[in-house]
Parts: sequence; structure tokens; C-alpha cells
Amino acid sequence: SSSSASKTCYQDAKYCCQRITPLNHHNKKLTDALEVLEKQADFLGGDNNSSRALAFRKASTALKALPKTVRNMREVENLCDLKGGKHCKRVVQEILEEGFSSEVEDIMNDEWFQTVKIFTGVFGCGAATGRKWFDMKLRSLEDVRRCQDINLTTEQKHGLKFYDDINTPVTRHEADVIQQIVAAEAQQILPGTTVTVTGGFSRGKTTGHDVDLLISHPEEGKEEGLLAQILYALHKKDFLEYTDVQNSSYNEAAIRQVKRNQVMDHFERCFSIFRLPKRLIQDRSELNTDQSTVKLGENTLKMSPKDQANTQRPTLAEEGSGDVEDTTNKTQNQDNSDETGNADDRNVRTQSQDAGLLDSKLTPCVDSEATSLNDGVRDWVARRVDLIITPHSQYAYALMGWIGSRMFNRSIRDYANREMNMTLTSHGLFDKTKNALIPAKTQREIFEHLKLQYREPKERNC
Ligand code: 8DG
Ligand code: MN
Ligand code: MN
Repeated sequence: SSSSASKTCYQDAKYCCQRITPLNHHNKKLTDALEVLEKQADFLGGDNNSSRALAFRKASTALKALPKTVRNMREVENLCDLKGGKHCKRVVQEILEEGFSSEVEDIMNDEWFQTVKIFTGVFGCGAATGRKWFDMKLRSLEDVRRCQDINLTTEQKHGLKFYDDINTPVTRHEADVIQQIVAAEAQQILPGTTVTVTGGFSRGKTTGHDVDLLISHPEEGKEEGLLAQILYALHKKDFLEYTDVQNSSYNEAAIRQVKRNQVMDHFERCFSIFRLPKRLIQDRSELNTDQSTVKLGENTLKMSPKDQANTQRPTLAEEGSGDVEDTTNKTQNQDNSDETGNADDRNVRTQSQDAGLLDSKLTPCVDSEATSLNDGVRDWVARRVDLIITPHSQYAYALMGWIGSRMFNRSIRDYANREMNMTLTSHGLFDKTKNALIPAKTQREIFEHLKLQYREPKERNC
């Protein structure tokens, strides 16, 4: 039929922001292999290798959008992101014919690759540092810890100390608990503040490497000074192990002359290591991949029945009614209200009220200062948390940026630039033809400005 024909067609569209890229797709074997090649190119570094990394990524992304498992070279030969790539094609062909790629196996067994991979798992260690450590004959984290010849940054010291915790995937449930803790403090400091889980979780991932929280307030300007206050409150309750605060560097000129494919934005933010008390996650840890059980954790937070009755959350019956996609997360909820065009207000209010009511239940029960002196009996796990502050007028753009994926951002920004002569960032959309910034209240409006069909966050897993 014509509708299925158009479906096949847009899955082969030029930009991945025009395609639907689900989290779970049909060609994992091929994309895993291509992503090893991407990673190797990233580790190698330099301009040439970063273009190679992007080519592998684009090929992998194209395969993720295909409606079924590729069995034959003919099915992929004409994909526009594979057409020019001899290397990609060779690897895909090898896997289709042999069941695996010897080149990829070799890379994965390579000492250099394995070691740099371990090193880049250290918070604060990028590919360049990883390579350097390898060149200094270091081969393990113990080697790095013992080495006298390197000046570790504070970040790296923490990265080494909490390596195992930070490299254990964060669960959706943990992300929700952290969101509640932060929202509770934010709510007490400034009622109406919104704290939203973005990043991979908002795209439906059940685990992630960190928790990305976007913080805002419906009244423009009220968000100023908020981050410092939230951090102070969290710090007083011993929730923060490490913080790296970066001030806002936004000005209107910044968005007009954005460097192409620049990932970093200009929001005030804090990259932190969060101390997540084990008691707040224990009783749910076995349920955490089942998204239908992810709620604002009344068990975990020990709310009294009276408090529960006072919250404006949906009833258990409503929540547990089986439609997993409806309960995935707050970001998607907000996107649902995008649809009704009421600028997220209803949802925002509910979230804030929840946070306020839960606040009093969140006092740590153990003296964490005493226990932090002895890591052996730590009663908390270390989690990477990013806190980002956005003024309300930039909220939709910030939300879209921080939902990601990185590749989705890259593609939609390329599209905006090349096809629309516009500059898109996490701060806004600038029309270079009209020489004007285009405001948007919702993500849907952004897609409309770009003349793109709307894609749900869970369809942006490129
Ligand atoms: P993961 O944590 O589940 O592993 O993956 P993720 O959540 O998709 O990646 P992330 O590294 O935590 O970043 C979340 C998104 O935020 C990513 O798609 C890129 C986007 N992003 C911006 N601005 C910035 C910025 O200034 N720095 C970083 N690191 N990410 C940014 O829109
Ligand atoms: Mn993330
Ligand atoms: Mn992050």
C-alpha cells in the first residue's frame, strides 16, 4: 500500500532526524560491529579519524532505521550513508557472509583498544589522555593509581576512586530517585521549579551512564541563582561527592555564530558525582528494568498513606494499566502535553507538587560523613549526574538538545543549516534568511519550524 511504501522510503531519508530510529532495532549485530570501528577511530583521534568515526556512525545509524534484519548486501548497497563507504560495506559483507568480522574481532582483542577503553571509562579521561597513559606503559587502573609521573585532575582522581560505581549502568529507577531528590530540594527553594529527566532515559533506555536533569522555572529569570542554591541544599544533606560548576556563557551572538556540530551548549550547569543512598534503591533494584513499576517510589521514600493521598499522581490503577510507553518518563509526558499545545503547564505543576510533598521524607537516615571515611562500608553508590539550568524561553530547545541522541542533534542541526538556512542549538533556532530568532514553546513547534515530521524521543535513538 502507499502508506507502507512511504514508510520504507523515509527510513532511507538522507538525515537521520527524518527517519524513525528505535532503541531496539533489527540489525544489532551489524551496528555493534560498526560501533567498534567508530570507537577505535575515536580513540585514535585526529581530524581524519574523527571523520572516519562519523562515517561508521552514520552507517550504523542508517541500519538502525531499517524495518527488518539485513540478510543480503543488495538490501543495503543503496543506503545513502553506506554507498560511499568501502570500509563499512566490507565489514557488513563479512558479517553477512561469515557471521562475524575478523577485523572487528581483532580490534576487540587488541591490548591497546582494550586498555584505552578501560582508561576512558575514568571520569575526566578522554581519548587523548587514555592514549597518553598507554604510551607511558600504563596497562591497568592500578598502574594509573600508582603512577607518580602524572598529575591527575580532581575529576580523574574521583573517576579512579569510584570507577566501579560509575561504570555500573545507572538504572531507570535510580534516575527517578535522583530526580525526586533534586526536585524536592528545588521545590523547597523555589516553588514551581521543574526538574526533568532527559538524556538516554527520555529516549526509552532502561540504563545509562549518567542522569541528565534539566531544571527550569515557568517564570523567566527565576532560574537565575537557582543552581547554587540547589547544590548547597544537596551538599548539606551529603548527596554530593563532587561538583564541577560551569557558569552560563550564553549571549545572543553565541547562537548566531555557532560552530558547526558543536556539542557543548552555553547553559549554566553542574557535572557532579552524586551519592545515592543504597537504602533508597534497594527494595526496587530487582524491578528496575520493568518500566511499568517505575513510579515516584512511595515504597522507597516511605510516604505515609496520607501523603500518598495528597499527591496528584495518577492512581495505581491508571498507572499500571499496561501501556508501558505511557509511563516511561516525565520528558515523554511533557511531550504528550506538547501535543495538546498547552505548553507543558499541567505536567509541570504536578511534578513540582510531588516534589514538595516528598521533600520531608528524604532526610538521609545514616550519618554519611562518618561512613564516607570508610569506603568499605559506604552506604551509598556514586552516580554521575548532570544538572542543567535553562531559562523558560529556551526550554523547548534545551529539552530537545538534552534528549539527544548526540547523532540526532548532529543530524537535525545539519538539516537546519543546509536545508533551511537556519542555525539550531540547545538555545534556539536562528533563521539566517530572516536574520531572526524563532521562539518555540514545545518540541513540536521546533519540528514545524523546520518543516520536519515530529519524532518522539524514543524514535531519536540514532
Ligand atoms: P547515556 O547517558 O545514556 O549513556 O547517553 P545520553 O544520555 O544520550 O548521553 P549524554 O552524554 O548524557 O548527553 C545527553 C544529551 O545531551 C546528548 O544527546 C547531547 C546533549 N547535549 C546538549 N548540550 C550538551 C552539552 O553541552 N554537553 C553534553 N555533554 N551534552 C550535551 O544538548
Ligand atoms: Mn546521559
Ligand atoms: Mn550527560
